[in-house]
Amino acid sequence: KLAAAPAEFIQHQRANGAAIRAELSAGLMAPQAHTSAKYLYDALGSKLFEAICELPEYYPTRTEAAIFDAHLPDIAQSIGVGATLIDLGAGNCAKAARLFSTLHPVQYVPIDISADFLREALEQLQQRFPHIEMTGVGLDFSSALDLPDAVRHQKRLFFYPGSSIGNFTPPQALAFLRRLRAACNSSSDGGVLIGVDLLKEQQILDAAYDDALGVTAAFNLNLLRHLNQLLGTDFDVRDWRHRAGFNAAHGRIEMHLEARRALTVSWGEQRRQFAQGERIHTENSYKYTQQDFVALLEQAGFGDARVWTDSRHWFAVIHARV
Ligand code: AVI
Repeated sequence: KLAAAPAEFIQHQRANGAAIRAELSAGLMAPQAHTSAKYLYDALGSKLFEAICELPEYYPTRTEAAIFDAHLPDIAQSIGVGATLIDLGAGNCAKAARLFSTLHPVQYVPIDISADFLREALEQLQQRFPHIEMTGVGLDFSSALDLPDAVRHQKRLFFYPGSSIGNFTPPQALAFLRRLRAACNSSSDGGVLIGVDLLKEQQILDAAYDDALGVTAAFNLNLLRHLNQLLGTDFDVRDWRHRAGFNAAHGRIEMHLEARRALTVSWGEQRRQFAQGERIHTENSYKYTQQDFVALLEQAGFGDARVWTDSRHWFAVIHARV
């Protein structure tokens, strides 16, 4: 048995604290208060998201896994072996790890904003797969896609599962896919392997984001603790309530936090009053039709899309090439 060398880990400079605070302050002071969904993922937020993926109501993770289970040989054939697998928002790396034995990547590059969480997962994974070269990257890839020098310039496969693309607005998603397309290198045969949540009956969508056990509520409310840490706000989690539901006009689930009573939140020199029932918009999760998403990939410069879906057409896994 090979003894694994420790996986390399690169921590990109964390975004400047002052810039983060300015962005968060501006969002909280806006007439419709809002925060970017990426702030849901501190160490506890990442763990709560893992728990969400186990919930009976949260079908995306399970449905996507079943698509991979049913079609992995076909998916691997479409991709070809020997790629550098760049895992965007890798979290605990479990989804990519399930592909290793069929896809045989030569190199694995997981990237996540939640760096400590990723580092721990990667150390264990490198022990299990000593023959795959692994370089973890702690990075907010939504603002810049700085790939480490160690990433080979041959075939790059960007793996973006879980329908995280849905947490961008469609114009942001297009810009992001264009950046991936540019990072594929035109001379190589790179591509994307992406999971997309499809439009479906509203009841199913609503339940997935407002589960009976209240795990999604805890995930959403944990944002307030993270804001207290990042910005020095004095949010009391008990003053707020989780709200989530499908907005048909926009084709998206919206998550909000709603004030249970009239209150004032203070940080630094700033304060913001919230009336009872007033909300902070904390996340969007866009749902697509298969056709619309393939069109978006084409607009971004990817082609030759192959789509695998489940029998209920709830979720799609798509491989597209440069
Ligand atoms: C990570 N992302 C794809 C999840 C979603 O479904 O939009 C985040 C999430 N929010 C609430 N539940 C899960």
